[in-house]
Amino acid sequence: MALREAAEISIDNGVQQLIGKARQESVETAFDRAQKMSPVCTFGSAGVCCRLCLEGPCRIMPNGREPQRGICGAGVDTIVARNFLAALVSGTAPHAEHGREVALALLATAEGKTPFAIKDVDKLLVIAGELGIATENRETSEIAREVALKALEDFQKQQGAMNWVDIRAQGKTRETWDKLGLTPVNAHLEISRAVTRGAMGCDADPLNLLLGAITMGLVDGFAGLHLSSDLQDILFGTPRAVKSKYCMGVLQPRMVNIAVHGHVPMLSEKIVEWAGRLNGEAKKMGAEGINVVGVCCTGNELLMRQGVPVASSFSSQELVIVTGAVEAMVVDIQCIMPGIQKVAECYHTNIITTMGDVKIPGATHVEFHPETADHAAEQIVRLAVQNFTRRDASRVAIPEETVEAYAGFSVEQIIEVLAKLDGEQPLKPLADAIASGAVRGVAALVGCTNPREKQDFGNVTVAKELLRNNVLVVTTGCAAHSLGKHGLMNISGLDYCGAELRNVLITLGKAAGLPALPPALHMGSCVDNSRPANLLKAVADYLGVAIRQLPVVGSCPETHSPKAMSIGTYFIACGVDVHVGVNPQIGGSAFVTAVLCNDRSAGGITTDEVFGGKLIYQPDPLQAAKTLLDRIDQKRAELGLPVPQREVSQHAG
Ligand code: NFS
Ligand code: SF4
Repeated sequence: MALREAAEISIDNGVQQLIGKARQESVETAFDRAQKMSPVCTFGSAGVCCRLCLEGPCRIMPNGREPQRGICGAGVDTIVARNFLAALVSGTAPHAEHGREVALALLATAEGKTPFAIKDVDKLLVIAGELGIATENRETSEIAREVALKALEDFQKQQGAMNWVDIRAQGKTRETWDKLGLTPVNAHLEISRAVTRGAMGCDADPLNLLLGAITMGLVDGFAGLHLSSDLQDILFGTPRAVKSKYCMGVLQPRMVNIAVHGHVPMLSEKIVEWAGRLNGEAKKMGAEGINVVGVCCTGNELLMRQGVPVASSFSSQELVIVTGAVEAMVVDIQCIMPGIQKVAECYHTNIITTMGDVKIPGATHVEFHPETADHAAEQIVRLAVQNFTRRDASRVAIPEETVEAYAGFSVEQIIEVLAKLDGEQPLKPLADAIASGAVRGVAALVGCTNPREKQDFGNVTVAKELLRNNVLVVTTGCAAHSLGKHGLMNISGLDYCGAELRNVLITLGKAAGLPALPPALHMGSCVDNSRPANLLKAVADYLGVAIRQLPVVGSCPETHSPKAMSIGTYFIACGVDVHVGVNPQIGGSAFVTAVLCNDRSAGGITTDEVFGGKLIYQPDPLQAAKTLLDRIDQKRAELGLPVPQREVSQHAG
């Protein structure tokens, strides 16, 4: 079988070069494995296979052919809805664990048991106030302790609503969830309920299962996203605008390179600190120093808070190692391909796992706990430094290109910029620009890259088409890496914007002391999708409307992770349409598709009707952008706002 051309695999030149190098050196990566996996199983793709019990596996045939029921009698709608719910559980649970780990770290820090400090005391006080915790004349550590305990209640309480729903949900939006009994009580309880109702012989009602999926989305939204971002900001600081760099070229040929990969910033923050402290050791080994680069969402966390450059998003993580210049790839949790170890064995790279629940055979394991963070980080950085002598110079090839990018656009940072224009009502300039049509709407470009897809192509194409039509783009996750690498997070990217949006970004940038704001505002990692959600809530509250009425959309063109699906479901429940560019594996059930994708021809109920948001599956990025613009324009019209003319591209890129 002829392998896909590098140009078909990615639009990133550096990635293309490294694919060539990998193939020359007989190193297999996810891109080639994806090809071996073709053609895909049509049953799995349609979501119609069930392995819930040992009567099975069962699968339902298409077009009415037999069998039409599983051995237990489950029909296709039940099976597809159960599989969808299961996917959401596997997206939500890791995010909830992320939140819980950070809450425990905050508690331990407040009790003086970790080397971390409370970096953002102001945010701590704001959140404590929101949670009803007294703050006057009290020690910071005491307040932090109570905030951490309130967070942990969201994994324990048996009645009422999660505390983070109470402080972060928009009142108007939440009413629907409360009315339908969908508001989560505590994250663990809801995850356990969802696993149970989806188990063999339990919930067989596809609509009821989909309502369970909405609750799972809410658990991800509040326990995964909001709680994690809030507590991480308290511990590590709220991001502010920073300038940094993207692409494989951020690896340094004469330095000890440490790639940090995963999601939780606790370990990676310490790695950056210890890399600074042990720089002298690296020089003794003949290197010019230590260079830390980010991969995936850990990359986003460090970029936003420390300005650490980003080497790679999800799909090309193995190629970071193929440069031959990486002494250690340090991983924590989530989106870590087991394949990195096999690739590392072809070079001198040391894969270092750090979490008891996320190990890889063959990798070095250095256990990390917040309490012993310094010890673990020191040990890891020393392992990397020592490994420098094993580097084979003849096998080092780092693509040269790097791209400058601005990141760090927390809501706090955005409001601070807007306040330069209107100190009394900072949201007014943004709301006015939306009302006039200078900003047609807001789109969150989020989520992953996927080895099956041409890397960056979908993310960049959707973003450019929306920008051209004056849609303000905010971005998170690996999608942000795509936009950063292709110039949409620096000033030169303004060329892609429509004239009205460009003027708005220049006005805002000048107010902030910059030539302009970049066209895509990088708001952080995937758990930081809490930030766009907070921005929407702020704008909706300012305008006195529900979030579902706003001309806003979400798009995840290169979806790979169930996490993206559970985050997407949270936004659908808030009343926002969410586009995915990769098959969500629900097509086997007309019923499930109708409910989620708003096909009203069947006469049933849909999420669009109930919540104001739906799932849009569209693999063609230009077509997807058009559908998203249609939706924005429809919501504008419903609000009585003018609907500006469109600019339509014939070709992507
Ligand atoms: Ni989000 Fe981040 Fe990347 Fe997708 Fe994976 S790293 S949590 S899931 S692939 S954006
Ligand atoms: Fe088959 Fe039903 Fe068991 Fe699923 S739960 S494997 S459909 S018998």
